[in-house]
Amino acid sequence: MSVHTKVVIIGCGISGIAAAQRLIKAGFHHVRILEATARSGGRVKTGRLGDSIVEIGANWIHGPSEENPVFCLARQYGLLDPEALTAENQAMDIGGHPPWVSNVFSSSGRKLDAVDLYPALEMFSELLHDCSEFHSQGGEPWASVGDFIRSEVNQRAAEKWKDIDANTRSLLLCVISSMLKVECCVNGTHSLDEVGLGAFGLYKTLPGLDCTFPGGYEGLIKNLMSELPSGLVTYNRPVRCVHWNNSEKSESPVMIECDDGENITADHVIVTVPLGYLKKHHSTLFHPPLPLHKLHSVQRLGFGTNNKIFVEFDSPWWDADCEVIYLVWEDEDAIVDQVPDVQRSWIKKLFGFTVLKPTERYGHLLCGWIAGHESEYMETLSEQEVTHAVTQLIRRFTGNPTITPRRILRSQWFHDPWTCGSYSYPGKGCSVQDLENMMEPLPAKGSQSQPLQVLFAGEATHSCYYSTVHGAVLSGWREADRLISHYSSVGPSVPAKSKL
Ligand code: 6YU
Repeated sequence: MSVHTKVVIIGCGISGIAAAQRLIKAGFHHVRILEATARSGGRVKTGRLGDSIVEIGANWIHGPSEENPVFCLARQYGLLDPEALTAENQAMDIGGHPPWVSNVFSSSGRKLDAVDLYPALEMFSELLHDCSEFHSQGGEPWASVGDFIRSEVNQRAAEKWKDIDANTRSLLLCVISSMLKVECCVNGTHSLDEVGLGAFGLYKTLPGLDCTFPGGYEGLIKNLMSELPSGLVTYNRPVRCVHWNNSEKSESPVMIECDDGENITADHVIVTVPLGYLKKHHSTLFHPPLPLHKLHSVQRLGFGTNNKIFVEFDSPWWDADCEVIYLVWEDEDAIVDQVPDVQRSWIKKLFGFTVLKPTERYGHLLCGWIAGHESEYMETLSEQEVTHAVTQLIRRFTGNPTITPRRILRSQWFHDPWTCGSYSYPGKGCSVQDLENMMEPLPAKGSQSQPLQVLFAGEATHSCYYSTVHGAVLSGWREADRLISHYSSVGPSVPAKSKL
C-alpha cells in the first residue's frame, strides 16, 4: 500500500514528528520532513541555566493520564519521576488548575496572608467556571472573557463583599487583576478582552496532576526521533511556498518551493507551521491562496505571546513550601490586565513566579511569567535591562533592597521568526467551526481536483486540546491517519515519477 506515495511534512515540531512516525509505521516509504531551523522540537525546547535544566517552551504534561499520548509516550520511554506514574496522580481531576501553595506580595512591600485573599480567588475561579459554560449554552452575553469578568466582578463584589471594608475590598479587586494576568499567560493572549467568551469552554482538560520531565521535555523529542529513519529530516530548509493544484505543470499535484530555490514535488504535504507563522505568511505560503473560509478562521483564532524569565538566587526569599509567588499591584482595583504605557511599565504585566521544585534539583530558581504586548516588548530589551527591571520589582515587593539575582534567562517566542508567538487561543467570535476549518485539507470537499493535497496539523488545529503538546501530537496522528485510510480505501497508488 502507498509505497510510492510521496509525503512531505513541513515543520519538525512534535506534530510533524508524530505524523511521520505514524506514516512510516503504516508502510509509507517516501516521507520527508523539511524544517526551517537547525533542530527538531519546535516549541518543545529545553535549555540550561547554570547547572539546571529549564524549559524555554512547553513545561508541563497537562493532564498526565491514560488518554494523554504525551504521558503514555513519556512513560514508555522512562522519562518521568515515579510520583507522576502513580494511580493517585493520574486520577487527580482538578480541571487544569493545580492547587498550588502560594506566597503573595504587594507593591507596597507587604507579604499578604493568602487566606485573607481567598474571597477574590474563589470569585475568580467561579467566574472562569462560568465562562466555560457559555460554550454549551449556545449564547454569549458578552463578546469576550474580559468583558464578562469585568461586568460580573463589579456586580458580585457589590453583593458578596458588602460587609468588607473599603480598603480590603480594593485589595481584593487588585488580586483579581493579578489573576487576569495569570489567565493571560494560561491562554497565551495579550488580554482576556481578546478571548472569545462563547468558545472559551472548547478547551478540555484531562485528569492527572500536571507533571514535568526531570531530564527536560526534549528527551521526548530525542526518543521519538531515534525511531525515525536517519536522513528523514532536512534541517535549515525553510519552505517558501506550497504550490497545490499543480498537476497541469507536473505529474505531482503539489510542488514545494524552498527558500534556497530547491523545488520538491509531492503527492501530499502536511503543513505543521505554527498559527503565528501562518497568520503572518499565509499570502505567500500558499499558491493558490487559502480559501476564504479557512483564511477567516486563521484570522479569527488568536495566537499570542507568553514568555518565561528564569531567575536564579543564592538563597530563597519565599517560604520552603511555596509553589507560586503572586505579585499584587495596589493601584489596580479597576480590573485590568494591560499596562497603560508598555515601555515604562511593562514589568507590571509579570504576574509572579512559579518555584522550580525540588530544590535539590534546581537550587533557588524561579520562573517568571509574562504575556502579551508587554512580553513582546520585554524581548527587545537587553538581558541587563530585564535583570534590572526584575531586581527592582522583587526588591519593591519584598521590601528587601538587597535581594540580587545570580543570573537570568528569558524566552523570546514572539521574535522567533518560525513561531511568531507562543500558542493559540479562541479569539472573539470564534467557534468550533474555526478549528474544523483549520484542520480541513485542501482542496476543500466537493472539488474535482486530486484530494488531500495539503493537510494541516499542529496544536492550533486540535478542536479541544489546542495550545498543548498532546493536542499537537494528536493532530499529527490525525492527519497521518487521514492519508492511511485514504490509501486503504483507494488501493495501491500510482508510482510517482521521481523518488524523494
Ligand atoms: C503543553 C505546556 N507551555 C509554554 C511556552 C510555549 C508553548 N506549550 P511547533 O511550533 O513545535 O513546530 C512547528 C515547526 O515548524 C517548528 O519547528 C518551526 O521551526 C517549523 N517551521 C515554521 N515555519 C516553517 C517553514 N516555513 N518551513 C519549514 N519549517 C517551518 N504545551 O502541553 N504544556 O506546559 C506548555 C508552553 C512558552 C511557547 C507552550 C505548552 C505549547 C506547546 O509547546 C505547543 O502546543 C506544541 O509544542 C506545538 O507543537 P507543533 O508541532 O504544533 O508546533 C481554559 C483554557 C485555556 C487554554 N489554554 C490552556 C492550556 C495552556 C497551555 N499551556 C501552556 C503552557 C505552557 C507553560
